Amino acid sequence: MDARYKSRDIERRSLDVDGLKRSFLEWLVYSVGKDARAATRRDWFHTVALAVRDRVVDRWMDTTRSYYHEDAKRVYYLSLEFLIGRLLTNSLSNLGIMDECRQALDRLGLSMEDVVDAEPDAALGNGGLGRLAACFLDSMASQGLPGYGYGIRYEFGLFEQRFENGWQVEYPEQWLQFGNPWEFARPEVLYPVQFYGRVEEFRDSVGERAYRWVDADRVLAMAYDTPVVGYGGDTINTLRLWSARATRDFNFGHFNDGAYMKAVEQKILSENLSRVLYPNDATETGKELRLKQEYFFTSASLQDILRRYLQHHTSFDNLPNKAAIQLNDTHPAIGIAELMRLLVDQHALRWDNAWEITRATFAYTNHTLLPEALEAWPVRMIERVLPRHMQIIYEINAKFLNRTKAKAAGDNARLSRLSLIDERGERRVRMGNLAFLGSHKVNGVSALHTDLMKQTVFNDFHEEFPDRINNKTNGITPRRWLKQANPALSELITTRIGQGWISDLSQISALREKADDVVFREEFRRAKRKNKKRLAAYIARQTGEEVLVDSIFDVQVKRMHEYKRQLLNVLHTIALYNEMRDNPTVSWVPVTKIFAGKAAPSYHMAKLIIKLINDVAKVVNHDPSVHDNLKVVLLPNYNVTAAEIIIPAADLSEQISTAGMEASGTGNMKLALNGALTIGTLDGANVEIREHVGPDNIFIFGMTADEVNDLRATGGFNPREVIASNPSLKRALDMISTGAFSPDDRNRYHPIVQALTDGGDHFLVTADFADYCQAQDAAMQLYRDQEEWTRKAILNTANMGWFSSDRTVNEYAEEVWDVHPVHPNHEGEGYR
Ligand code: CJB
Repeated sequence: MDARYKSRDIERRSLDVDGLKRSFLEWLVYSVGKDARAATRRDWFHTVALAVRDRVVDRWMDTTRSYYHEDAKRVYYLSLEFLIGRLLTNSLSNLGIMDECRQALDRLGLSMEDVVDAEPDAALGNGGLGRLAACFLDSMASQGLPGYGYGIRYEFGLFEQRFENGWQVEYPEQWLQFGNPWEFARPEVLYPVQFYGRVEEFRDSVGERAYRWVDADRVLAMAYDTPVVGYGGDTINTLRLWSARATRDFNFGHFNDGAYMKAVEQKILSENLSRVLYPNDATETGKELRLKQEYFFTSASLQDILRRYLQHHTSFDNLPNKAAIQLNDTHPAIGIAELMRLLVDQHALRWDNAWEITRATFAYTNHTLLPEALEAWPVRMIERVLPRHMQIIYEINAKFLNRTKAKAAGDNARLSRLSLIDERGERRVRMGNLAFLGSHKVNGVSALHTDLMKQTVFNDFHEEFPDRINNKTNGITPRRWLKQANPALSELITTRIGQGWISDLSQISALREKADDVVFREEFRRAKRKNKKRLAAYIARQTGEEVLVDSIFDVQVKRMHEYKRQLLNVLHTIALYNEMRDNPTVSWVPVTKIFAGKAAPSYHMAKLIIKLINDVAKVVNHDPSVHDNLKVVLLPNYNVTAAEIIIPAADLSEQISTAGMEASGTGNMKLALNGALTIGTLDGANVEIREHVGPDNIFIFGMTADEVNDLRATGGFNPREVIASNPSLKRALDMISTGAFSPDDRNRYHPIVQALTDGGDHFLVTADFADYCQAQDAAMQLYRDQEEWTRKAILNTANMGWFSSDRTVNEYAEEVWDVHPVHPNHEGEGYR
């Protein structure tokens, strides 16, 4: 090899400060095309990202090659959402070259923060479900598990949220506008995906009935690969996202006829498939485009998985031993019918054999019990868009129903509940039932949620298949959510217990004994205070509001949803405001109520709650009679990047959903790990958080899931009575309903008041109000005793080790996927 190139190759991989600096300058000039004088922050971000990417590529190839050579069993995580956020800090930190990079930039007169801040936040997801997928990618790579993410490369991620006059307004999120230095386009990895058309029956070579899908429209799925850097940089996995390409870019006939729009119409329609992420969280959209998106990425992923499998195998019998496909919710559940189609129609397998292989390959995770979120596509729509799949679904259903015990017992009600087709009203395909039936394992995401799955949505299926449902309580990656987001605390922890916790979070339990160490408590508080100052500056930049760093930072950050009960928090805020105004001489513990979260654009109630929070903030923050003892802020555009600033600064973590409605929560874990005390209901993973941190170190209030269930079963309750018996609740609601916060439109909040009163208060806000206020009082009293508060905060951090997504992913690997770590060989020629 030419010596010049050889030395450049080595340079590309050098991890020391000088090497990094030289490589930055080289990338800036030769790839970004700027000199240092003209370069913008964005240019520097691209430069640094490209140079860091160089340090990843060899190891990435080693990893992929090792999987190939060992013919390792891979796990394929199919998800319509990956909420990965920024990647620069993550890559540098996992490669272990944060300090070197900082110094190299320093020598160039640049600040690391400025460069990092120029990276757009990759928001290819809505909330918890998408972020969980991203945490799992990190955990799989960090533990050497051969895991691939498969999803869609949305041109526009989740909308950007702005507040205009206090109302949420959505703007397109153009994260790819200036290019994405992390991804590698793979124009040669291209699969056809079909829609519409019809099914033709014919006789195969042995005279058996067979089917082919004809006259269909075609779209191409093109791959873009992003390396997923595991902690320590040994394993670099792949996130493969599909982008839609038209089979023909341009219709010359139409163009020559002067029909310019028509000439590109087909291209635009085809490529709309990967244009935008649906901004719905836990609500069904009912849109054909959404169904097509689901099929598009699922079909492309399965074709890719089979291609990879066939590199080593000629029969499909071994597929379940070489591929585990995890369905992240029902969004990719059509994959069950698609794999059947590929095996039966394209590879001529017998039905029963194909079904056995399919079921052994798939597993399904359920993320919610909310009825509106259980996907059910109209039969007519699937018949039109995916005619062959509809036939296959009918066939799966017929064979299953024929075999069930219900059939034998003549229990028709049970049979119709088990059916893949909901026959009530317009006939629909129940995707949850399809996912359940086509999987060998089905899991919930917290102990309570899994129990409720068994008792409710999948009760009949659970009786039919008692070994199929299992629990996998969610987790979070300690790399992003403690090490990277909270350098102040993570450095403190490392000085005391070493850095083993980063890859084995159970080791953080060594901090328990430090809770009684007065010096450690002081240092822990100092780290929190540093984070609070950082957040206060961010709040000032984003909202213009000045908040007291020494107030309780009471944080509720998550999607806006009635079941998450931001309203309960707002009502407490108003009650507290009234108490402070009524008792100006009392020495109050100052409180800063911090909210952030997006509402689905069509979810009017959630958007009204946003406006209410902003209206309440306006009144409270400008009322001199509360003397800065209370501030309310609603931060715009909550995303992973904002979460990384907010979460480390929180004192109190609001996890106040109606019991039985939050499947797990993961924000609850991030906040507790960062030393916030939880105020919460016994819902989702809060139940397990209480077990781990101890009941004395968490503020639990409100009805339990059983109580909620009983109350609803016996006809609900009368919120008017509850309100009448609680003067502070009544006063708060009266203020909302008479326009105290909306003098410009006194009826604005009528729908909210209506929902909480005559509407029956479905989410039991009024029912839990008194208990919630008591828990809030207890938190405020405790905060006066800073030593005691800090002791409990430390115990939270120390006891959250179990909630690492490394633990979750290992449970999946052992109990669902049967995949094992592979240690890539980095010894090859020229490799480090
Ligand atoms: N979840 O984020 C979503 N989107 C959905 O459509 C359904 C559920 C959330 O998934 C998280 C990850 O499992 C859970 O922690 C959370 O409780 C659930 O709402």
